[in-house]
Amino acid sequence: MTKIFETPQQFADEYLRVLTAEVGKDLAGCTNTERYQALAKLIAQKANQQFAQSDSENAKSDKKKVYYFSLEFLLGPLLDNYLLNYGIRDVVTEGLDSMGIKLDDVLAEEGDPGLGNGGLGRLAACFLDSMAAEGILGFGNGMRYRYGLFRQKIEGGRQVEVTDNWLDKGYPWETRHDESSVIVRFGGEVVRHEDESGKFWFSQEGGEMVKAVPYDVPIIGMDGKTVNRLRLWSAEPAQEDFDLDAFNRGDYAAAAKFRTDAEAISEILYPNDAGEHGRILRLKQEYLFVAAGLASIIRNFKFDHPDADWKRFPELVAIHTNDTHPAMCGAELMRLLVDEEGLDWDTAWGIVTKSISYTNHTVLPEALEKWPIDTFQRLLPRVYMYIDEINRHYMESFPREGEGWQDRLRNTAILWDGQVRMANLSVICSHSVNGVAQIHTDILKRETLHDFYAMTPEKFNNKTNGISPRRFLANANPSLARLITEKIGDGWLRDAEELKRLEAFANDDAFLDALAASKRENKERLARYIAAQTGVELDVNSIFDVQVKRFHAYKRQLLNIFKVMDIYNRMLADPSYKPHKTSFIFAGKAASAYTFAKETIRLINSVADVVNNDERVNDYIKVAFVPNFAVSNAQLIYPATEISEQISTAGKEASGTSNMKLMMNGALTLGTLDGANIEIAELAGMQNEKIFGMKVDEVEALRRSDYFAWDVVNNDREHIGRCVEQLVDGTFGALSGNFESIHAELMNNNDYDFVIADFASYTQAWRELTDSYDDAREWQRKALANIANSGHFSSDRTIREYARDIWHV
Ligand code: GPQ
Repeated sequence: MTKIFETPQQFADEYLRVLTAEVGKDLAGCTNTERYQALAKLIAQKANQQFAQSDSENAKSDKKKVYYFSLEFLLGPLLDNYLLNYGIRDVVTEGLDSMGIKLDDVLAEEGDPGLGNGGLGRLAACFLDSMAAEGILGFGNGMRYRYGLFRQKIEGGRQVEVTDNWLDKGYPWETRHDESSVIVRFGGEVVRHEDESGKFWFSQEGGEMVKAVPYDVPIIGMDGKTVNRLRLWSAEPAQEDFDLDAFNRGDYAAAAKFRTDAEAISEILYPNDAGEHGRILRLKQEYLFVAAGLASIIRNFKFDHPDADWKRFPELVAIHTNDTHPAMCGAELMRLLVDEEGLDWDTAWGIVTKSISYTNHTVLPEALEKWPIDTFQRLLPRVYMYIDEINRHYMESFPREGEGWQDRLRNTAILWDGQVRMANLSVICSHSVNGVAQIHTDILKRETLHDFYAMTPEKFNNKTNGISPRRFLANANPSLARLITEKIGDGWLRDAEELKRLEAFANDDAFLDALAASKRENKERLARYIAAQTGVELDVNSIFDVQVKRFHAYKRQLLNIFKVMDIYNRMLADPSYKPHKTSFIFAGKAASAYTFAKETIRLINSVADVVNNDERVNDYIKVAFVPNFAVSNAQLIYPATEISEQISTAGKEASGTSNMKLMMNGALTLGTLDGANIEIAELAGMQNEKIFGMKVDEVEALRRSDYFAWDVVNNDREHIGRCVEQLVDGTFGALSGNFESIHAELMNNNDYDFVIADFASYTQAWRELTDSYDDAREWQRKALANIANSGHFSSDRTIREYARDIWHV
């Protein structure tokens, strides 16, 4: 395979050409930002050329195309990843050196597009990387939000949200494609037409027309053989001339409103992770990217296969829906096939259900999307008619037999109680439904989607999540990556199962020393970053104990900080008690309207303020909250971690993916048997992790029992009781007040997430785990066992399973 640049000189020549053409300055006069932009542009140009070429070759072939519909793609910085995938990191480094430029300075200029909230959006981005690596024609379809997820600042311990103006300097990776725009209609009414023969049809008239304009980002696979693309839609008014009448009347506000209403649709990403979205604008976003994405697929299909029978569509196209956000795909594809292409209902329905598949990412009831029928119908009258009809067909063919069929019908219908239930719509329109870790899929089958499972068990399957080893090991952790490659070659970049070969070095002292040195280097790198961001100085000889993820009650950051409070209390109560030196590192954002989560962030910062400044304890424990958790700083945090906190209430975390990223970087999991933690512990071996707490059946049993959290609190006044009291007694209130609302939420809901119930088991597990740290060799061996067994969690493996079992490519 020839490289896009063979020599540093060739690279330098091309780079200078783009730099002068794009920036209009010579090298010396350019800022680092401009140097970065020119480099990204150059790589993007190469990738776009390659895409165009392979696209026209593929058009002539019958290779199936996979379209991954997701409202979120949390890409992170792309440049370093693309240099790696193209195999040109060294050539570019040398070429830049010859011009007196350091690659690292250029890389540091790249922003971090926040077009996603957390795990779900990052998973979509890892899948793009892996589809390209696996040579699958896999295309992302999503939204180009004008403002991504807010940036987080911490003031007085509180999260403050700042607008993420990620496009302010332009985005060099994207290319606008006006010619591929799609007109999307909202509102208006459905008109019935009938000819003399009695044949009738419907059309949708009036309403608001919005132009969806695609911006394409090239997705370069490992070794640069495959270039795919991510298509992100932006909303604009369909008519360029805004309301001219209003303008002529001098009513500029009314004239501009037209533009603003359309643009509002792609203005902002909703900042909720697995939570409520019930806003009409969100529904408009969902429809816009579904309608525009499907129109563009159909256009492409007709272009590639001008003579193809529609029945071949499912052989040539797979449409994957990431959670229920694209649930309208089924109804919209029916509308396109029946209204626009003239197919009959049954043929169209066969095509739809053979093409569409669905991944569920949560069992939290509050996260299962529902929309009021009247809102839905007013906004999308024609699509609603299709949903109504799909629902009617479903109800009519429902087997009315066996005890309780009425309940099953009620649970699985799409329309019920005045609401459109998006999960049911997704399941009914799909040929495959999957969960994201084994335990999660089991819970879907047993509970959340049980009635569907009972009727169509063949639809259900598990696809345990994965992560990109290129980004989260090679890019994030260069020192470890180098060590691994020295021992086993670089085959692990393509087949992460090869990491298993590292087990052969479990007794190789030199290798274990090198592993420890790499960890130390990464801890130093993170400590520098944290000091610069927060002023908190961490001791790199302490254990780095890390919990980084979205803030959510079920993820139980509260349990973690209670543990820190308890250690603090123990030290003050008994000066001879010395915990293992530990740095407790937290990061993550809370949805702007989620008070409990935001207060938990404030509690952590308040505890940090007290502990870090108390000389009786701060040689032993420190707390750091890293602001604005994002892909870029995550890549600094994972490699430095020694303890990976994965402590959700069993049954609640669908999978988790930071658990995998941390495992791959040699951290030991301190976790509950939840989500993918279970598979992690099975693969690495229980003895190489620290598992604690209630299991899912115990959680369920406790919920049914007469558990009374106050009893536990009252019976353990010194430990958990003391922590609960300290929420309101001023101990941690100096920074910005007490935590009455956390106290109320916890106690008045009888410890809903079982923070109190799991506290004793958790703190004991932490003590045992940290005690074992002093046997450094043994710890390193455990770290190695984690790295060596993490290959299974490569998203390449996950994608191969999707390709084989769901997409059939
Ligand atoms: N997840 Cl429903 C999100 O990040 N956002 C969401 O809206 C929903 C789920 C997560 C889920 O909580 C994690 O357990 C998974 O690992 C992740 O999706 C990817 O599947």
